[in-house]
Amino acid sequence: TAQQIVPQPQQATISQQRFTPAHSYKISGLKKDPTTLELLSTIVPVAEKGKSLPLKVKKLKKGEPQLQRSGAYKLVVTPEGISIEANDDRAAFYAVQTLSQLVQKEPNGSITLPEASITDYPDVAHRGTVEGFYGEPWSHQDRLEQLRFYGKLKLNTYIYGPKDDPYHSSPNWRKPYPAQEEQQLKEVVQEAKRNKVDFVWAIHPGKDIQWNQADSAAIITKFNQMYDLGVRAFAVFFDDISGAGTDAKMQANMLNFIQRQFINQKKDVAPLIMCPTEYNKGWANKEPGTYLDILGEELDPAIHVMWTGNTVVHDITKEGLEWVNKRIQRPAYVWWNFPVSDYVRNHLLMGPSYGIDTEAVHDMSGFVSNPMDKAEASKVAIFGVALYSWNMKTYDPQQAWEAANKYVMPEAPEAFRTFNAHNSDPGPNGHRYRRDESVEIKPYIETFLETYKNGLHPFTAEVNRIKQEFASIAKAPAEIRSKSQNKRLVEQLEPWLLQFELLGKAGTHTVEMVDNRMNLNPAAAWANYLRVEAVLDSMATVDATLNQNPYQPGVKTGSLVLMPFVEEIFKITGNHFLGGEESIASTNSDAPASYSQSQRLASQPLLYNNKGIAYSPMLEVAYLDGGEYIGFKPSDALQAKALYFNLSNNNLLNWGVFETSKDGKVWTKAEVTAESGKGSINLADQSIKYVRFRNTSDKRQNFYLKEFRLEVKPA
Ligand code: LOG
Repeated sequence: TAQQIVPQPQQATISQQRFTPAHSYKISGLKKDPTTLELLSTIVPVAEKGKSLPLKVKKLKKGEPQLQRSGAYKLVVTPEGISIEANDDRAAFYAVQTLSQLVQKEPNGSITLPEASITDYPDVAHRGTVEGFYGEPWSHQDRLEQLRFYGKLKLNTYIYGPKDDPYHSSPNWRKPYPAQEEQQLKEVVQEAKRNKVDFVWAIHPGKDIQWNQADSAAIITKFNQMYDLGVRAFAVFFDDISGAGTDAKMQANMLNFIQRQFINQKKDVAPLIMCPTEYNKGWANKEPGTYLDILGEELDPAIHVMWTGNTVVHDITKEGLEWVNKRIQRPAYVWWNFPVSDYVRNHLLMGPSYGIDTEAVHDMSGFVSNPMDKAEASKVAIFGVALYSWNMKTYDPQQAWEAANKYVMPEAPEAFRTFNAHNSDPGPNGHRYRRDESVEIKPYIETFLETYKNGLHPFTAEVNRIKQEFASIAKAPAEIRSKSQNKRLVEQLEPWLLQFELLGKAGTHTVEMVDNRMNLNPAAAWANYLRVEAVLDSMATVDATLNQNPYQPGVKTGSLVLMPFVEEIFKITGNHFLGGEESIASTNSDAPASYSQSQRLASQPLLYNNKGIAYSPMLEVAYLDGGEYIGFKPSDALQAKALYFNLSNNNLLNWGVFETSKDGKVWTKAEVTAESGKGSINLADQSIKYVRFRNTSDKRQNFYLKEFRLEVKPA
């Protein structure tokens, strides 16, 4: 049926009965597009001479406006032949992609087809991804594979803008790529063309741009170099910068200049895309006549303006888009920050793509997802984005997710589904963005826990359901490893697979422990207790040894529902067996707390480890308003030893001071030297209880919060 074709066609009649074509097909009308021709000949048998059925590709007759979009096609399949009407090359390619989903290969090598009549076109003109995250960019092979994946799902846009490519951003955006990178980008551009994907090359010049002739010329020179590599679509990003680069008038001038001197000059280049500095409502100046209004007024109407929603990481709502569209005077080009995980690097975001408004079709000019640095793992979410942006009205996040699990891991869909169901929430984070996790098991978990806390034996229904779930969890990783043909995907998941298997074991022992204890079998329950303890130890080891990035090190799984369940039952049972004082102390109970007064930094999580406490480093620009401060107040059990900071700002000590205090009332300035905002303070005086950094000016001051860490020792 039509639902089985992804993304779902706009109009389709597909017969239940299938027929075997009487002859091979004679293809006409695809001479000018060898890629699609070649693809087609892998889908249906092709005959050069002899008896044949016609497979005709021709230009789509002008019809309703939707059919004039790039990618619009009609496909008619009957026993007498196949006809494709296509608006452009991309449309013919899409018709063939749809056809490939209608074809079934029989064991004897023949094919069957249903009679079908399909009229199809995209809802959103530009659909795909923006490789726009911080951290290690995708590998060359990852990119090639993504483009093939996009082609199959009718995604037509890949914006290249990895923050940590120095030739995309500072310091090297003015320089040409080295030969090897050039060669690889060329190959990526070729693969994009084969899959009818617009490869959009983005530049991120705002950190050190000079608003002068030389830098305008530098951008155009770089764009010309990229043009020579085959690039035909361009973007300029001004996100996550501070200082002179943030000026709306200057940005608009420069972009209009690029529009006139480059885009309009080349006849074969797609419309320019820009990412504003105020790219979400939370950061936007709401005063009339400010940043977004200036862009709206002054930017050439042909230029697209990107937008992440009401905050950096947020659901995309119709109202939210209406708000910004009025200001920028054009429909926003949505940059959806999902499933990007650069701000929660110890988590995977494998859940459904939900929270994207199905009523917003007229409020956006494009929709791209910013994915995880793990390209293969990101396919689950991107699959949802493909279905949403092609046919919004029929989009159902849950259904799309179910289909994605099968599509991305056809060899072990159930195991993959189990894994993804419990690896979707990013955990507490500075963007306050949370996702559902462990949805189906959650009511059972809650009832079980409630019953046990009341000293009662959880009901068989809960016990069995939870046992079953943990058994599936314990089995899933081995099944994924042994069955999946996608080695790259398995490699990207591996630390989490390891952790997930342990979670399955910990959970299994946990439920058995409760069962045994309530069945008045304390010896067995105690044995279970020791097993849970051993598995939790192993999990702590995995967390402390794998994925040790400096941002959010470690490996978290099932962290919203299942881990808290295991940990809480372990604690309650430990209290029962061991008595209060010997119970396992929560790791953070003695940890120092943050001590800050700042809007921007209030929700920034803290990282604890055996060396101390640290603010989770921030990717975007941080600031303190006049008088605001950030700092620490260790608990009485701990003694502050030293403060390490890297607040990346050249004038840090001109506008701010480091201070210490014994009581939080009287503050003493700490003598300190800093280089580019980096330094440390030794805290020799044992009576110091508070440390902070304060903005002593009366203005907002910007910096990058790269490190802010307090070393402690037991008091
Ligand atoms: C960056 C982006 C990053 C994302 C999530 C935009 C426009 N810019 O806070 O590079 O991957 O958030 O951390 C951003 O979203 N800054």
